[in-house]
Amino acid sequence: MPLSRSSWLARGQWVPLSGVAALVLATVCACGSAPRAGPSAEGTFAPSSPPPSLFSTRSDQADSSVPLRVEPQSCWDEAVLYFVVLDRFADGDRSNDRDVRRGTPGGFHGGDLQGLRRELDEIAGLGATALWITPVAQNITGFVTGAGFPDWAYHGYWADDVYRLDPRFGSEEDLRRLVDDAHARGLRVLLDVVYNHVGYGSRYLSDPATRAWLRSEDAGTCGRDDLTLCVAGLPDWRTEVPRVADYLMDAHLGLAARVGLDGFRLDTVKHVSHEVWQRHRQRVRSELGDGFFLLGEVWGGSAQVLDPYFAADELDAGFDFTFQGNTLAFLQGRGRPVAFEHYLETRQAVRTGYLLAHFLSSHDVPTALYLLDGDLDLFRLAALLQLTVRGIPVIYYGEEVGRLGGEWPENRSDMPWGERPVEPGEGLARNEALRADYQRLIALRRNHPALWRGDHVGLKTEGDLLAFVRQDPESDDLVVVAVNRGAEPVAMELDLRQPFGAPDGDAWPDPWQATTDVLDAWNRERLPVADGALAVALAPRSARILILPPTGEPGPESTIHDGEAEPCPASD
Ligand SMILES: [Ca+2]
Ligand SMILES: [Ca+2]
Repeated sequence: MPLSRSSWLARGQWVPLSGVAALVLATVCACGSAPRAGPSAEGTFAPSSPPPSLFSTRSDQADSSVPLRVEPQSCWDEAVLYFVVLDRFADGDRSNDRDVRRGTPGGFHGGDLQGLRRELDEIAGLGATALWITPVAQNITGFVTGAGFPDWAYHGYWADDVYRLDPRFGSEEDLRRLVDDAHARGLRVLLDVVYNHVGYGSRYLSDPATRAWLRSEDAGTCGRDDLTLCVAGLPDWRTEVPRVADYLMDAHLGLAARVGLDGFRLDTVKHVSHEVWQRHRQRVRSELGDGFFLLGEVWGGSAQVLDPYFAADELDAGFDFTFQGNTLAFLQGRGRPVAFEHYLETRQAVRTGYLLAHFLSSHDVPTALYLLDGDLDLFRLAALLQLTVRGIPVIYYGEEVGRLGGEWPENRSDMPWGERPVEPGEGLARNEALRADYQRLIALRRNHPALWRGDHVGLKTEGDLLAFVRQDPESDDLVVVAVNRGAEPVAMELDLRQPFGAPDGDAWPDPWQATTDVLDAWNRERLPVADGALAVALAPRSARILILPPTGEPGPESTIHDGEAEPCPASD
């Protein structure tokens, strides 16, 4: 556990510290999450907007005055979620820049709701379907020094008044306009809300009307179990008291209704009781409707860990904390591909109607590109795997343009904007080719039901090769994904006339058995099929995504299946 509150809290004058950068490896969790301290396919965009080309870049879009529009997700199974740390994304209002110290990793950097609203095309242009933004409640004004450097509440997880928006992020009207503009682009919006704790030294502790509502280190009332401890020394709401839970629910549900949010990202879920989450769900259903989405952060979440929350219908989805480590280990040659394949199969064991949301990077873990030592080839493969397996892929702002990030707090570095005059990340280099790869992967995923809702079936693991099938029985859509993580080329042969997936596998769908060639949609290459045999060669550290060639007009755009998004049942 971290230091006591008195050593954490040091409200007062800003004192520049030398050697701040040397302290970035400190592992204190600032949000209190854990005690450790395409091609834009035709049809994806509305006809009124210029569809970006196969390799559309930000500069293409910047020339257009017409907002980009994403074909809205038909259900959350189909979502591609883009996560923004608001303070680090885009500064749209210099007048609210309070406590801004851009050279300081723990300082505010000025990003706000207006800035994000202005840059929504960045997210729609990528092809994401939904947005998750860090909390916007009014936070404490001071900074803490427990990590050895001053750290402000720029992340939004240290509330001081849950009924007000933090002016450093903007007004409620700014949030409403952001949601409206996101909806106009086809994007859904999830707001991060915190039911477990408030910020260090929050006004709730000094207000006689509310101080008994919290457990705190000052009062010596912090408990020892998950529900009653003071996570990272943060004062803990007594949510077991109905009046306290209602106070918080009234605030968050009221805001959601007024501004038109589509759901919440719920912080620190395992530190609040199941009873509270069940009541929360009931109130959400009755006040915000059945479609209001609840994505919960249960630290260490996996299909198994999250199941109790799904069994009692407290959440619609939860974060899969296992994906990053398993995927990076596979790509770095740690463990055999068969072990990774087994892991991918276990990810399917999710209760029907509920979802895992998997990330490569987040604000609470080191970023993937950093963990891969900046190796872009491996990072591309990681992104390819993230966007071809089951679950809701969560893209952490900037990783799609090569933001390196690092350990905390460098994992929350500024969004790179290249030459565009957008603070705080103006002048930070962007890798547009990587972003184009993300666009293609997202478009592929959205156009293939097999990729977003299909079954996962292992195909081959041999040497450094991993190959699997994603198959959607309902639409008969099928996609083969093959990855060679090794430094040597590999080859495999698929017999399309034999069942796949031992021992009692399914037959390849008829069109696959009859085809004379298969399309590698990732490398835009046709592979011939001779007598039902498909020979697939993979260069070192490369991947292939195999689909049936389109039956329509030839050309690069038609590499993408142009099927209508089929409605899927709401989670029940
Ligand atoms: Ca600002
Ligand atoms: Ca608690």
